[in-house]
Formats: sequence, C-alpha cells, structure tokens
Amino acid sequence: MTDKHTKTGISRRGLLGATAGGAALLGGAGGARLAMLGGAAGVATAAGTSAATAATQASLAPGELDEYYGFWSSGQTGELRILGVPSMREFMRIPVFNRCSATGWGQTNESLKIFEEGMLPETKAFLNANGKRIHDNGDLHHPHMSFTEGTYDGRYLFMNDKANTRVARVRCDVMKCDKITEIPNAKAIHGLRPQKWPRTGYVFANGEDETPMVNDGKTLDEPEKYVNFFTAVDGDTMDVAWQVIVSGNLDNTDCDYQGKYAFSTSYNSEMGMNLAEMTANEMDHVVIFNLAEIEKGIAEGDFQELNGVKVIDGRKGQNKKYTRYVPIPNSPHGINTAPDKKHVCIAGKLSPTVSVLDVRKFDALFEDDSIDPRSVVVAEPELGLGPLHTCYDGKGNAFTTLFLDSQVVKWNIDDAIRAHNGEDVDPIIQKEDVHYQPGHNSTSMGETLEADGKWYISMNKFSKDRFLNVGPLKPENEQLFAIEDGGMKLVHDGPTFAEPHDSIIVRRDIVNPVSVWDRNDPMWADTRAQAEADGVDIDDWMDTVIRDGDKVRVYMSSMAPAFSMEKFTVREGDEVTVIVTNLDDIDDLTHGFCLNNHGVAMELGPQATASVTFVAAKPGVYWYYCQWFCHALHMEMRGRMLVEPKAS
Ligand code: CUK
Ligand code: CUA
Repeated sequence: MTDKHTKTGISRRGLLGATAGGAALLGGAGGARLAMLGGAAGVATAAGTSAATAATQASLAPGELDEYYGFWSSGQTGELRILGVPSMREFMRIPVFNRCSATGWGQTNESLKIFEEGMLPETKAFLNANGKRIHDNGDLHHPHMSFTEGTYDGRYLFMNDKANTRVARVRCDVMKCDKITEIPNAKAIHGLRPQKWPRTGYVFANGEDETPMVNDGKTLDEPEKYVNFFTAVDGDTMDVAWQVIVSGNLDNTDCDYQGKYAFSTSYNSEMGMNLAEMTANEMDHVVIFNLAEIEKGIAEGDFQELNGVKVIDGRKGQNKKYTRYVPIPNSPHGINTAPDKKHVCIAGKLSPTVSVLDVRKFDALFEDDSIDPRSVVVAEPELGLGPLHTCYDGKGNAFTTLFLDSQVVKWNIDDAIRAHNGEDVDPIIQKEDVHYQPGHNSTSMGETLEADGKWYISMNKFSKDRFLNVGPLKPENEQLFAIEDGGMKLVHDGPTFAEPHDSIIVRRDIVNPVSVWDRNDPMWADTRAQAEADGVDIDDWMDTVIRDGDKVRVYMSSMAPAFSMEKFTVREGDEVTVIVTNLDDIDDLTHGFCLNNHGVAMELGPQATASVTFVAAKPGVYWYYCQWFCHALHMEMRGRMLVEPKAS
C-alpha cells in the first residue's frame, strides 16, 4: 500500500482535468474552485488495513487511560471537544460559541456575562433590535493551546468563530470558556494561532472576509475600498492589542519559534468579489508580519484608531517595515511552522505544490526592500492534488493532506530543498489513501518543539459509504494512523458530527484539570457580590428568597439527593433569578437545576455556583428538578415553584 511517488508533472491544468465533471460544465477559473468540491465524487480506491500491530497499540483496555489529550474543533456546532488519543474516545464537549442544553451555556448568568462582555456595542444593539441571540451559533475551526517557549503550557485553549467574528478562550484548569471577544473591524475570523515564543502572548487571528473600510451601507461594488484586518489579541486579557490592514484577504495563519514573525495565507489576493475573480490569478500570496516593527509603529503613533483599536496600515505599497508579501501559487490555504524552527509549509490548494519558506531569510526581506520576496522560498515540491494542511513528525518529515487525491503524502523537507536546488532526489516518502477528502491533519505534539512523531490524525470531510447510511446528511470521518518506521498504519476509522476542522494532540502530563471547583472561582464573582449585598453566604447552606421590587432572587443549595428548598413562591410577572451552589465536593457529583416548562436548565459541578434568570409569567405550580443523575434518589431531587396570580 506504500505508493512510491514518481514525478508525473502535475500541473494546475492537470488538477482541473483530474476533477472532470463539474469543472467542464462551469469552465474558467470559476470552475476550478467548484471542481475541488466536485472532486469529492471521485473516490480513491479503498485502502487495505495491515494494521495488526499498530491496532494493538491503539486499542486500550477498559479503564486504561490515553497517552494524549486531543482537542477538537466542531465547526458549525460551535463547541470544543476533548478526545483521548489513541483510543479516539470522546470525553467531553465544551460549549463555546453555541447554546448547550445540558450545561445551560448561553443561558446561565455566568455564561451570558462572558458572551456579553466581549460583544461590540453595535452587535448588542443589532441583536436587541432583532430579538436575536448571538449565543446560538458559531463556526469553530481552529483550537490551539497556549505556548511557553515553543511548547504547550496547559494554561488555555484559544479558538476562532468564523460565523460571528469572535475569538474565545477556554481555561484548561476547569475546561470551561472564560472569555469571548468579538473582533472589531475584521469580518469572519478564520485562521488563528497563539504566539509560540517566548510565550502566548499574542493570539493571531485572521479576518477572512473583506468589507468596505467605511462600511456604512453606501459602498458595494468598489472593491478598491474593501480592506481586511489581521488582529493580535492579548492572550492574557483577551483584549485586542492591535490590527494591521492588509491587501487581499486572510485565510490561515501561523508564527515562528523566534517570536519575530507571524504569517498568513491569502487566497483572494485579487480582492475578487466572486468565485471567478477570487481564483483569477496564478499567484496569490503570504503576508509576513514583523511583530517588533508593528509594536514600534504603535508605540510611535503610526496608526489610526478604528473602533477603539490601534490599526497599522500594512497594505502593499505602504511602508514595508510592517509587512512583506511573498507570491505563492494558487489560492494557498494551510500554513504550518515546522518544529525544526526554520521552515514554514504553505499548501497550494489549487496548486499541487507546497511552498517551503525559510524564516531565517525573513530578516533580510525587511532590511532591504529590493530583495525579491520569493527569495525566502527554499522549496516548492509538487506533492499531489489539492494540498490543504501540513503537520510534522519532529524528524524532518512533513505530512500534507491532499483533498482531491483523498490521500496524505509523507515527504522529507530537506530532500525537497535539495530537489529545489537541482539535486535528483524525490522528497516523497509515502502516500496513503484516506476516506475521503482530508482537510486538516495533526500529529502528536506536532505543532510544538516537542513533536514526537507517534500519531497522525486525518480529518476527512466526507464519509460516504464508510458507515451505515443515516440519510442525506452524512457524518465526517476521522482516521488515526500510527506513524511507524515501515510506514503509516491505519488504527482507527470513525465518524464525527459536524464538522471538526482541526485538532491538536497534547501529551497528557501537560494537561491537569481539577475535579472540584474552587469556591473562590471568578466564574461566579458577580453572583457572589450580589449575594453579599443580599446578606447571603453562597458558600454555605442557603434557603433565602430576596424580593427587590419585581425582581426576586432565590438562593438555594444542592446536596445529594436534595435541594435546600422544597418550595418557593413568586408572583406572576416577577423576574426570578435562581442561584444554586452545589455543596457536594466529591469527584463527578454534578447536580443540575431544570425548571419545568420554562426553558430553564443548568449544570452544577461539585462546589460550583450557577444562576439563571427568567420571568415567572404563568401562574401555577411548577416543579424544578435535578437533571444530572446524581444519586439513587435523583428522581426525588425536586421541588416546587408557586407562581401566584397578579392581584387584579
Ligand atoms: S480550514 Cu477547514 S479544512 Cu477553516 Cu482550517 Cu482548512
Ligand atoms: Cu442531583 Cu440528580
């Protein structure tokens, strides 16, 4: 099954030809992009699985713990997921940009505060005017952990929301989201990467969609007025540190191990407004951002302030100290820094090539305007059709997904450079079929200096015939390979729901969450302050109802198998806030509070406080109950709310 590649002279034309069908009908450059999608119809031949040995390594006995944490995005589901690698068991779903029925995320006051604090005022006004909630959807593509000196440090996970232009952070101690920042000026945050060196530091975030610089509804068809923004978020405060206006759009991003540069791909260097225009040019580009110069420019006042953000002009033809543009063939997508600290691989997508940049050559580009930006390209191997993303084994090899070929190609970076310099070497080591149409891939610790080359994940966009048919909407498919000297061995093949784009695989000793909340956690600081004002101690047994005009605060505790209050009374039309502290302090003893027929429910982990606010609009008796199974008498863990009719 190892397919030693021989040079076939694949060209862009070949790429289009290879995706016959849709492309021919559409014709032109516009057809090229659609052909990629249509390419999914051309299925690669099924791979055998000579996986006997590797399979034994991958299958864990019941109760055995995984070697790695996997952090998964979920695309349009909007949540973050935690899996075990190599078992690929899914452990947890962390709601972030979505509304979660189980945990009350998007409904509890503690989570609403996180949503609202980072929301731009105009978004708040827009949502209020339209009776809409921004808590209900998101498109989470890229989860990445915070770094210290080039490797994961177990503090935070950062992630983007393409749908509503946001960046979020998850605390790794409790595995809950604690910050969501809506990014001003930019639109559709896509690529996201934390600074690797000396630490995170910045979280770099790409705006994918261009909008008019003055977006007041008076400009549509004047592309020259459109701009796009690169954003640096401060990973400690989650505030926007600065932005850079760029030429072209921005897709994916990464940064170096020197702490000097960030870089982003642009598939729409044309600033096209439709498919044909966006794919018109043979060459697009990568933008390199000079972090020290940008910080200096900000310090020296060389910025304009836009919606409260200091914005540097890094467009082409502007002062070249902030940005340089390196031409890259056609519609580049994934950009990934190698653990050798030197190389960055850029997947060509519509070009069958991967462009290898040497970060050590970037200084010269910024020192001397006359240097050809292409001089930083040290290799450009043709690897196959539809290259999208690259990851690494820490031993000088790279793995690139080939969307159209439904394959992963393993290749050697040094050999690619030697071939580029005219030597007769083939950098390709192995090609392996995947099922089908891979997007992102990841290797164990592969985006850090501790890349260990043990495991490889292929995140495939199509599952087709791989599983029992579940109707027109099919799951995606993920495949885990053991990376072995003799080749890559498929050890797991399993469906996932919509639509993990990306994952990271983190050694388990780096991740150390707690099992029980700290009573002083900042998550419920507002509730604590309110309780203090009400004279209630939320750390203790509480059964107090405070009336404050037509606002009522109901303070209660939970301890298996009972709430501290078997009943409470409010009046029709009251705005009721129920505050619950779970006094149980045992591992895994979660309670919940769910109020019948009010659309109200929340999770209460051990030693957690949470609160939820609703209007008691309908007179009557309503049961509330614990909705997390906690005890043999869990069913009996319930109580009544009486809503008295308004005196008429
Ligand atoms: S993107 Cu999805 S396959 Cu949003 Cu990282 Cu490349
Ligand atoms: Cu408490 Cu179920």
